[in-house]
Amino acid sequence: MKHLLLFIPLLAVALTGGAQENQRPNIVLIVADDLGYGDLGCYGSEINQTPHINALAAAGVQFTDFHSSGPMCTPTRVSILTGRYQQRYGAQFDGALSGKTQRDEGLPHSAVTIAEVLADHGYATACFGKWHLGYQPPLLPPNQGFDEFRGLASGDGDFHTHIDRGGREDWWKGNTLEPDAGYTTDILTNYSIDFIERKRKSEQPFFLYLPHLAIHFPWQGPEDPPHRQAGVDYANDKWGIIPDPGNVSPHVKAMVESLDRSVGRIIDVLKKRGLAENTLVIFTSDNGGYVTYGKNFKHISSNGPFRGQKAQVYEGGHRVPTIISWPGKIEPAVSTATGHSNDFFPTIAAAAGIETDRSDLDGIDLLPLLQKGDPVPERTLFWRMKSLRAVRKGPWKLCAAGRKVELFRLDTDPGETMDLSKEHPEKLGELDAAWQQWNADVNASAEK
Ligand SMILES: [Ca+2]
Repeated sequence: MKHLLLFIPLLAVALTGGAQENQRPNIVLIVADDLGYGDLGCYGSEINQTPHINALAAAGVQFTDFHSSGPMCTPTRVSILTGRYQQRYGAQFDGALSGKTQRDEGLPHSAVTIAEVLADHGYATACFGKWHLGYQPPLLPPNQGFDEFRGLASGDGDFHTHIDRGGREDWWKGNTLEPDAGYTTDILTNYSIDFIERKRKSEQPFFLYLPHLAIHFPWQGPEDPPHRQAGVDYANDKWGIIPDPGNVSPHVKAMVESLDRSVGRIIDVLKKRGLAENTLVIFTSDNGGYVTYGKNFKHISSNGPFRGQKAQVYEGGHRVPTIISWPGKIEPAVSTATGHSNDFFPTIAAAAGIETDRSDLDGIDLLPLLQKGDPVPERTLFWRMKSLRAVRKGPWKLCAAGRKVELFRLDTDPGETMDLSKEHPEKLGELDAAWQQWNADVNASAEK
């Protein structure tokens, strides 16, 4: 693991003449699912072998303080695609959209996705992977700016049979159910490579959004057996076939390493086709990992030194591995700057040379940081998932669950072990007031 504590601004390479019409960069946005901070070799895993992602990190900027907008799947996906807090679209986006009770809900068509912006500027766009922002047409990617969609609409499907938690077929081509044979991670990679090859020939710039299902449950590596069959409800049996629930790690290791091979194949084709230096590659995760699940499942993911896990607002729930690579345009570095999934939209738009002129975005363009080492402007970040809430400002973080409110200093206590709320009531009050103001603001947005 790299232990550099400062952003190392190795001589930033200036953009040569900006993003010209015929040189607009391709964008590849890879989102892992439930991948914990400590699940990759380059972030300290001693279990999982991830040479390809490690190489991507070594060639790009590896963040040590990057955050997902929510500690669950659906919320962060809203943020990634819109550049705005998910709560601006309604309280239903606090958590994951339920396949049982929210099948008619989804990201509203009025939301402007980065895919729509890029498509409007001549980009070919594709989503190959897990959507989880709507369960059926017209709430699928084809109505949110994506020319092509292959993958699953729901939050989790069997990696071999592609049956969802409710026992439904859940594998789509555009707005139509169309089954595919094979292991999910591999199929999505095959489609991605095919898309890159086709667009290379057409010389159209492309945006590839690759939201992997890996490493979400069911915990199935490529060599683990299929589990789900159509017509059976898996709500109480959603984790896959795990002979030793006390040690889920071998299954997860196989999933992480399959994910790593996928990244290797994508990078290889970009290099082989001479596209690497004109392609911005982003790798991130939608939330932290599960370390345990319920009473039985243990040793699943690692969130490194951080407290908590998926579905919580301690750092383990939302501090995620994130790498941004653009060979020749962004010098390799380890960055301790604080990043957020809201930042992808404005960063991608800026890289594509698109003036967004959007005062309603919550994220910031990270290119000045990435290319020149400019400090990220001071800002306050917020989380809300039902009764859970958190605020981050500088080193300070407020974490609350209902009426239990804690205050931490992440620079001296990254593991959130020492509650300082009694010692610093003024800081607690300041952060709490900021959260209340933010909460009122996003609620007002949602009502519009
Ligand atoms: Ca997730």
